Amino acid sequence: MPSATPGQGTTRTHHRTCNLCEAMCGIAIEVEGDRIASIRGDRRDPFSRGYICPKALALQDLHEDRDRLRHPVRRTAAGFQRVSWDEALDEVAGRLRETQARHGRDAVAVYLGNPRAHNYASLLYLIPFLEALRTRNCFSSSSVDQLPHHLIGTLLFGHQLLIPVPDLDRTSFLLVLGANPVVSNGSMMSAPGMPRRIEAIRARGGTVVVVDPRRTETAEIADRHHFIRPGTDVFLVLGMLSTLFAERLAAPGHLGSFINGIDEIERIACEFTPERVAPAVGIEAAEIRALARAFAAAPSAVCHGRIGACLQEFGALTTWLVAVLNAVTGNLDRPGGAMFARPAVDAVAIQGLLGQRGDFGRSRTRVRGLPAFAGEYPVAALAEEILTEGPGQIRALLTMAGNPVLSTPNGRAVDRALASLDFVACVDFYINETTRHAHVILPPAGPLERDHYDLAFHVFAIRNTAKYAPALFAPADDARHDWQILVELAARLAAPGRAAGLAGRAARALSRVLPPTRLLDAALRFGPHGDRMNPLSGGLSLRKLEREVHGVDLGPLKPCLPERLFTPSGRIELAPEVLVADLDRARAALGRWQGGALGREGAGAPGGEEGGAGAAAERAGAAYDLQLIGRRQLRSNNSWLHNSHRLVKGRNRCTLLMHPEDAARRGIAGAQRVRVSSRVGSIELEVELTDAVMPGVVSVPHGWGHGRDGVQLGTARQHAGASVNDLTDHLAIDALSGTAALNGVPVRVEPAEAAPA
Ligand SMILES: Nc1nc2c(c(=O)[nH]1)N[C@H]1C(S)=C(S)[C@@H](COP(=O)(O)OP(=O)(O)OC[C@H]3O[C@@H](n4cnc5c(=O)[nH]c(N)nc54)[C@H](O)[C@@H]3O)O[C@H]1N2
Ligand SMILES: Nc1nc2c(c(=O)[nH]1)N[C@H]1C(S)=C(S)[C@@H](COP(=O)(O)OP(=O)(O)OC[C@H]3O[C@@H](n4cnc5c(=O)[nH]c(N)nc54)[C@H](O)[C@@H]3O)O[C@H]1N2
Ligand code: SF4
Ligand SMILES: [Mo]
Repeated sequence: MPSATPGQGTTRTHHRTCNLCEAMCGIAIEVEGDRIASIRGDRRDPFSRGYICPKALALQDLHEDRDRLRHPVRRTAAGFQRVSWDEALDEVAGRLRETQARHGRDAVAVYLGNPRAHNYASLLYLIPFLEALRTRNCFSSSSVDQLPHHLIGTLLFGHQLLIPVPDLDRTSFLLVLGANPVVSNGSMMSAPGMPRRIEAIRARGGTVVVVDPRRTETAEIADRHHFIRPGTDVFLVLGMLSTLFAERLAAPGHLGSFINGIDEIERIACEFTPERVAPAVGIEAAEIRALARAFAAAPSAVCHGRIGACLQEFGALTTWLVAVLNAVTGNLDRPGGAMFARPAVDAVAIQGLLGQRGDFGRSRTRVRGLPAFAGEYPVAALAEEILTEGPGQIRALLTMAGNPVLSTPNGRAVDRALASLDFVACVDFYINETTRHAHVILPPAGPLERDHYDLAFHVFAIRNTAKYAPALFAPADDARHDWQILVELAARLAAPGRAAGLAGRAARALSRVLPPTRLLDAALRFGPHGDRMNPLSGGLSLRKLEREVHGVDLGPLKPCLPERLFTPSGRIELAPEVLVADLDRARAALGRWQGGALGREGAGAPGGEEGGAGAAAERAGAAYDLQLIGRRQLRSNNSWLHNSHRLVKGRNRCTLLMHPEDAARRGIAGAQRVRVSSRVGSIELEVELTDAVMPGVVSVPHGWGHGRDGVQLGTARQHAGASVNDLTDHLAIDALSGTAALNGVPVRVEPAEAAPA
């Protein structure tokens, strides 16, 4: 049965997967004629069984949004003006080519944002586009997100996509470090309906422990919550490991025959006794020991670290040690522990064949020498690479599905940098904080106007499932999809005589012979659940998925090691040298922490030059005596859904959370405006007093700050808020991976009235 029966005035129901976050909820969209009548959870979706969150409804608002661009525009003195696709594509390719001809190929930079990962066709066609452009200056939202996971996948398991995910539905013990899945619906842990899956752990007699500087919505439904001082998870996990080895509770079990480095881990762990780390972490030594014992004693257990554990000073070390904790307790690659998905399209195998397993440090950024990972530089370096003169300076930028002005550290500097460029092109359907800098905007068709298969997030799903949906609405005749824009740019970039010509020229021909659906079909059929070209085999093909409109269940995750490892040794490398060496940084920080001050007065910008934040604070004669962390919100999706009225209505949510004791000390009485300042800038917003944040810590959500000149988002501007990334510091990074330390930012808070003008 087709998923939708077209017809004027008739009602039909279309089934697809919500593309907004990693959870992949099945949705049922009721359509009358060409109008959306309702969006509901699809009860027959085998993965989500009817669950959706409030954001799914915003798909309708997005579809109908009058502010959403439906044709290319060019910036003129009189504002953005409509141009034809040919003009727009010619101009973008021409200007990029010209820039490269004059200043070298690295003078053009690319920034790829988060929604691209939810668009299989554009993921596929990025390859020829980047090949045609051949710039080293590629940046993406990964380095303000999951980069540490990819790095650890490569170092420990030999492949950037070999990232174990919690076997949530079977585990007996879930330890959550710096994630709030009840609100975020999970990350690097794809599954719809996180609240009920987490509640189910407790209902079946298991335990859930949350470690977070804020008592989050997830902490509220957990057995236990521990406050932790931001940026100190590395010490907590080391303290737990030390307990496990000291008490002979470390037992890698089935992993024992293919694991290297356990002795090294034991040697390291012994150094970090619970007593030694407790003052830094802010959790009592006895509690750390008890947590380690309970984790080891559980029939199965898994530790999951996410944004709070990644976007901080020790993002890579923490992500590593979380994997180590799972491994040394025998919980890696076994039911109820941390397991690897085997999705219908096996991106691990495909990238493995292409040799894209995640190389680290092959090149370094020009100004600060930050390492590339998998061909991308850390975005914390973007502004300085644009603003610092000299050979190799970036002079033109193309963004696709990204909003670095609101999403990356020191957004004001990014804003200034973008304004200074010779040429900016954006593949995006909104005129927002970033794209307002564009000379040309190339808007793709909307998400309901394209087909959908989730290529990326099945790789991190807690159960193997597959689902495909055709476009719900036909795009306008002259609309282009993201992938078509990439193909057209690639073809135009590939001028005769240019070395990078081949892939680009081939892209257009390739896209005719092998459109995205053909590539997807081939990947499905030759994937681990595929029909291998034999339709009678019962295996998967695109046609089969087209018939199964609710999706198919492919079963729980299965153990797959050591066969799936890509390391040269064929073994798990538990203690890679670069990570062991990076512990020196942690040792130094532990020294700084001892003494137990609550906030780190004038703490330095980690890994930073220029004397760091500490020196700057001293010069200014003022202490940054609080630590700033982020906070995701149910009705918000990073920076780009605030133009949906139903998501932003109600009370102001862009607020600073502060502990009442911290407020009292600063003469802040509650529900008033405050000024928050960091080394790089300041913002003003309303304060909310709550003991849900620990003393010494304040929290601001990201993705707000729509009041900048030229932003053409009518609804979002009425709920503008302030951007937390005007406070985060581009010098504050995890020095090993280059991931931005967007949590644990040293700040000062004072009543807004008292602030200097
Ligand atoms: N509603 C909604 N859902 C989303 C998104 C959204 O914007 N809105 N974004 C999506 C995206 S792109 C992603 S990547 C995922 C992210 O998914 P999550 O990682 O689950 O989301 P966060 O809410 O950022 O959770 C981070 C937690 O870390 C805590 N934290 C901060 N610093 C530290 C620290 O040093 N140590 C510890 N232990 N904790 C710390 C914060 O208080 C916060 O509770 O969410 C996705 N889902
Ligand atoms: N302080 C702080 N900052 C953070 C975080 C944090 O926790 N704290 N989280 C970080 C994380 S995890 C992430 S993922 C990043 C996100 O950072 P980005 O990816 O840079 O930003 P988004 O807000 O996701 O913006 C997405 C853009 O894509 C456009 N868009 C949406 N759909 C499509 C599409 O189908 N095609 C195209 N071409 N464009 C589309 C939107 O209009 C919007 O402009 O933010 C990061 N920034
Ligand atoms: S949880 Fe994510 S996938 Fe599910 S409905 Fe909400 S935004 Fe969509
Ligand atoms: Mo993200």
